Amino acid sequence: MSRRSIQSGKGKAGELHQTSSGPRDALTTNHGVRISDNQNSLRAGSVGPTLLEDFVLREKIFHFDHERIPERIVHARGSAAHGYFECTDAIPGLSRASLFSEKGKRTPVFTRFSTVAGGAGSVDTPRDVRGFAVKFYTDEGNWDLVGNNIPVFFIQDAIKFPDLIHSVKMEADRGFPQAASAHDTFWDFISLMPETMHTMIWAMSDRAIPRSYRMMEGFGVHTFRLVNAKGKSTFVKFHWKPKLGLQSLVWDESAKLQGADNDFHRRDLWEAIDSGNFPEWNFGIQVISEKLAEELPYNVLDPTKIVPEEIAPVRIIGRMVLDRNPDNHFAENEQAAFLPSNVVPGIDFTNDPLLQGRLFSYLDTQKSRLGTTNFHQIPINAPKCPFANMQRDGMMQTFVPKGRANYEPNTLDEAGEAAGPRASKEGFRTFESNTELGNSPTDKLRVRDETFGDHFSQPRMFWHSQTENEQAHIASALVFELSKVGTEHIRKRTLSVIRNIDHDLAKRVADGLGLKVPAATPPFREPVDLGSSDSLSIQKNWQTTIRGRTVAILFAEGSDKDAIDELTSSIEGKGGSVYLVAPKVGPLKVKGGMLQADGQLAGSPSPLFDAVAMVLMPDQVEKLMKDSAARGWVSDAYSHLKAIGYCPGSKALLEDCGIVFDDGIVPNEKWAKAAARRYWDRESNLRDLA
Ligand code: HDD
Repeated sequence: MSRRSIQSGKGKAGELHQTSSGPRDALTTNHGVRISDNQNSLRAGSVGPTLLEDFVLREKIFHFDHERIPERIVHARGSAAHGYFECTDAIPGLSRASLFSEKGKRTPVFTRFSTVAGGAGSVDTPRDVRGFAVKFYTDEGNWDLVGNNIPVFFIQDAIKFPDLIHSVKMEADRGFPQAASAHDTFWDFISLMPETMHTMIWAMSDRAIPRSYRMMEGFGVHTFRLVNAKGKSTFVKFHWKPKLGLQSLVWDESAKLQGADNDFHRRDLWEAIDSGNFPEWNFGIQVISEKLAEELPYNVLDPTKIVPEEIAPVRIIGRMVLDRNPDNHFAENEQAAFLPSNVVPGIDFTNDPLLQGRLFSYLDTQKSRLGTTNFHQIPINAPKCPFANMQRDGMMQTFVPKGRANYEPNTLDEAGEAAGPRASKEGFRTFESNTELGNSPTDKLRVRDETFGDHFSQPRMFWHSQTENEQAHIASALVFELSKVGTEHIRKRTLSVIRNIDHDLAKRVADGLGLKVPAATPPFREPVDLGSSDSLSIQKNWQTTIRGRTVAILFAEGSDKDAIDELTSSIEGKGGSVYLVAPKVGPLKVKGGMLQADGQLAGSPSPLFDAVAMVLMPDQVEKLMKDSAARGWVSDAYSHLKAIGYCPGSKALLEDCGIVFDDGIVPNEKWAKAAARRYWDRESNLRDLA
């Protein structure tokens, strides 16, 4: 029996980890009593009623009945992994945080990626922002960087968060749609809140349909501060840059993936780590000097704004490698509690009003989700450095604190120093100044500063930074979303707000909906021209590589094994993985031996792969021409802009499916090279990009 499949309490009293400390040969109850029969409950006679006395049955059912906890109110669906952060460029001049103190220093991490709107059992590929939360177990306490894959947020003040989330979640009366923003309440809210426009345009872009968690950027979103040993503070923004480059799906592909594999991203992350292809990100900071912060035409404490990388370049100071899958989804992923308020000496907050509200919300929600103020004692949340204080008792107190004194100061404590643990000079010190960027610490005002008032210049910059295809995707996404909005005045109002971003965008969306462009809603502040920034486009930052990607080869009985082997090794030689697809799983008799497919054709549609190829004989092609799964396989790969490799025999299938040959449709000999990218030029043959 696998060691992981049993839970055993062989540890010492008070020990945290409930994993087995040695092999166990039998099932036991939660209290350690060996069970003799796990198939039959205890009954009064062989066909009589079940007895209350059956503690084995009762304990098992009792535990099962309580196995679920409330899911996260947002980011309920997530996938996570363990790994490490390595400092590659020490920054003691900027921060005294120990994890940045020395080149080569490693800090363990636990990272959780998530969608936002859907429930825990929802799909992986809806159009949505993705969460990117990292828990650093530093030697000076836990630091949680709880970010997203989009560098800005919908709202400027935490007081609007419940409204935003209520609007995007399934509608209050009908309980649908699940995991989707394409509905009335979301667009009603969005169109009434012009500050949402910047994040809205990111969410309508391909950023919201990533190909893989391994191929998306992460951002801390807020401006934070780093504080050095002398107490000097510097504003920074945090960035994660994937080593595999950025890659997105196309919309139709992401929609089809929701049927083909609900767990597409979870499986992708798990399999990459399981096969030793550890996902990796560079970690960088944008240093924002006080002078720059003063000069920018917006406030750097406004979370709806970025600081373009052309103005403040990202300095890479570390890397993160995820190299271990969780042992248990519930114990680790589900019970992980990330708190933006978890900072360590050398990292501090700013007055960003969204961040300030988050500092309360996350701590609060853990009590409701995990049921106890002692959630920090759950192994995934516990710091890996020593910790000591006088917080005591409460539900699920699993540590066993020793000593007579549970107050401080005291002179009785026998653990640690003679007089018990004390506050230390090395401890976290809040940065004391509160007068930056014109703030007056004496005022108590329920206001939004005027410097937060430009809602359109940055969305306009984002729009102008996109390639033609990317602009078309944004316009189509808006048409799709608004076409699902049943209330006409919401559609029109959204158009009148979008007009302030760009007239052409508003016109394209209006045309797609069959509406006229309405007059623009008067903006609080007239937008200004901020130019463009290449770092905002995915396509401009795309890597032409097969590394980390999965491609499929379609074969059937009688196919040429040598040809399949050759294609496989050319892909694997470049760091990609190959998945063999056939009408039957097999083992199948092929020319040169027997071959087993990894997946059956109808169950392995082409949206699952980054590129496809076919090794088929003419008689098999005849059959496949009449098979809708085969036709869909080819047509979808074509319309999702993927490379398609063909052998002389399989060319007829492409022709029969109406495929127009272009640079991406190549004989198999050229496929490994062609498979390293998508064919954006093809898109104008397939869809109206106007
Ligand atoms: Fe949040 C979870 C990211 C604003 C309240 N948030 C949560 C998670 C991520 C983010 C990645 C999932 C963490 C995990 O994997 O367990 N949230 C963000 C970002 C924000 C943001 C990048 C803006 C910059 N969030 C935000 C605000 C509030 C919350 C303004 C409330 C005022 N967020 C929560 C929460 C959650 C959460 C309700 C749900 C589960 C949890 O915290 O632990 O408290």
